[in-house]
Amino acid sequence: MENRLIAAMLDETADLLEISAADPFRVRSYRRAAEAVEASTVQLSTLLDEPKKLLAIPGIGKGMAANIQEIEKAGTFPLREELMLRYKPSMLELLRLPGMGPKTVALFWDALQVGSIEELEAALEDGRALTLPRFGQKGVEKLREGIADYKRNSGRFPIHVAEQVAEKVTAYLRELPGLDRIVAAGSLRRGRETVGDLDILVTGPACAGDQVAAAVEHTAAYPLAGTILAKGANKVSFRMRSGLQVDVRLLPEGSFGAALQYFTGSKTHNVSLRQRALRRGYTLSEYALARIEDGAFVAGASEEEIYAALGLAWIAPELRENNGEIEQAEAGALPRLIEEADVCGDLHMHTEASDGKDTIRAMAEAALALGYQYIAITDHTKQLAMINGLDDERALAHIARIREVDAAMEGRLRVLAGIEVDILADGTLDLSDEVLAQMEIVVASTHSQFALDPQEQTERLLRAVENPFVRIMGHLTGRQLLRREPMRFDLTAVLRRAAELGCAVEHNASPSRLDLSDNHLRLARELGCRITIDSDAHATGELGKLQYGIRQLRRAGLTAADVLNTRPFAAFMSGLRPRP
Ligand code: DGT
Ligand code: CA
Ligand code: CA
Ligand code: ZN
Repeated sequence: MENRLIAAMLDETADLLEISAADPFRVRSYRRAAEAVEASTVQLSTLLDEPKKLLAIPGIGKGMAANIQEIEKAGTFPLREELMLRYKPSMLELLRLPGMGPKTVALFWDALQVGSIEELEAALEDGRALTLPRFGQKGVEKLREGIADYKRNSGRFPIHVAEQVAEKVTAYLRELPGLDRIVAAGSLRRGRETVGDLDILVTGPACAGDQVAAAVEHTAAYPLAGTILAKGANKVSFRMRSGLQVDVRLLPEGSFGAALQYFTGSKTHNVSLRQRALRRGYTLSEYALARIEDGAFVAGASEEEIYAALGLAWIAPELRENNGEIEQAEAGALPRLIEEADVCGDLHMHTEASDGKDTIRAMAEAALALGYQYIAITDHTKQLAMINGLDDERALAHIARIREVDAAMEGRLRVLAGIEVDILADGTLDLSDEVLAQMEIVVASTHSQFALDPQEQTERLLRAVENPFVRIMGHLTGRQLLRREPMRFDLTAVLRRAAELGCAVEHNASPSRLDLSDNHLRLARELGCRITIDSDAHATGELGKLQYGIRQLRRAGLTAADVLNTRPFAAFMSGLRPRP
């Protein structure tokens, strides 16, 4: 079994142990083991006959090694089974509600047998919740709001969460021999910001003829699935405990391309493509491109051959939103979209000086390992006192430390002095101009006052852009996907002014932000803004996690030339806003 599946089982067990009020040390040992397993670069299933090596992994003791061996043998282990019998798997979903910690979940279960969101709603409705100790009308209201929020957002999932689920399902499916290709299609393949459900397509000899029944059984036995929703001749649908639905389709190889094309979508792209097929005397379905006349098969094994038969170049999934991509493909005018490998540096990251986990040196080494040529260290400023933001004095000392690391890297990587300076409510900045003047990369961003009147908000951001030391505007709209709406302001006015002044705008690639959106990125390019893509990493492991941001840039049709930090160091520096 893949490491990440093992890790997920250990993590679930930790959740259930917490609910059962187990010894906190015991809970922690499961959490630590889950982290260690997830982080391990060695496939644990290869170590089963070498218990010593298993034990050598920090965080894995004798008991845990036994659990892992049991998971490999039986797909689960005794403690997990025992907890699953004692509680309901749907209780894990309750833990996701705001204000519902393991203790409260246990309380509701022990006193009222509440084990799911539906049962909790009923208990809040009919007054049973009020009979619980230390639980009043206020608590009831809070939980009601929590459930409403959860439901509003639970229709969709952040892309990185959906992708993790897809990877786990894929890892599990791979255990069955004879599955050659497993691809997550739908909105995930198109790189949308959030995902409604997963559409996983599978093909290989094990999907052919009478073998498919066994493949369906294997799929339906997925141990992390919450509820099986449907099981057909070649399709299995289940719902994860998080609420995410997963549809798995097992397909013959000859129509895999047609299915991939169909289930990648988008719907509107497919509608346009089908109309084009009809005009040319073909029908296009999830099974094949065929001649209308006599139903003869034209193409179906690969997407490329289907697009080619329709007189089109293959279209990258990120562009399939019916925004002119079909016309571009026909004219041979599709852009060569930016790729992760085009990025040469990262201009937004935090260290232990504020809320990051690692040192300047560690971040530099990690960036070097990624093949970057330059980075900027951009910690927070004092307005964010809770996370130890820097004041002028500490910022100066920090600059000196950054310069030391820069020197120590001996030109293998340039480490630029920078800051993520807070934009205050009136648009002034949280550090003095004298200090800002000493840094190469001043990123200015908002972390509060998201609800200002739109005109005031626009003035605030314009004032920040006017500061001559600001070279990059960070996560400009302040949104957090599924959690906080973008600030309301005149984005065009701010972008236009940034373009005039040569101030760049950032695309923040953190999957909880992905700020700017695809439409905003298109607008920024049209207005002539310089654009950067940044990780906003808070630990070495988050550096280089640009994939979701890159896909957002691709959805906006951006090429490497549209993005400043695809340039080598000297060209990058000369593309920045000139210093006063
Ligand atoms: P989502 O799940 O809301 O994030 O978005 P999608 O795009 O993954 O949508 P979904 O899961 O409903 O369907 C997956 C793909 O299947 C969709 O992008 C296109 C294709 N599809 C589904 N239903 C239809 C349909 O009624 N007509 C056409 N042309 N395509 C469809
Ligand atoms: Ca979908
Ligand atoms: Ca679907
Ligand atoms: Zn920030």
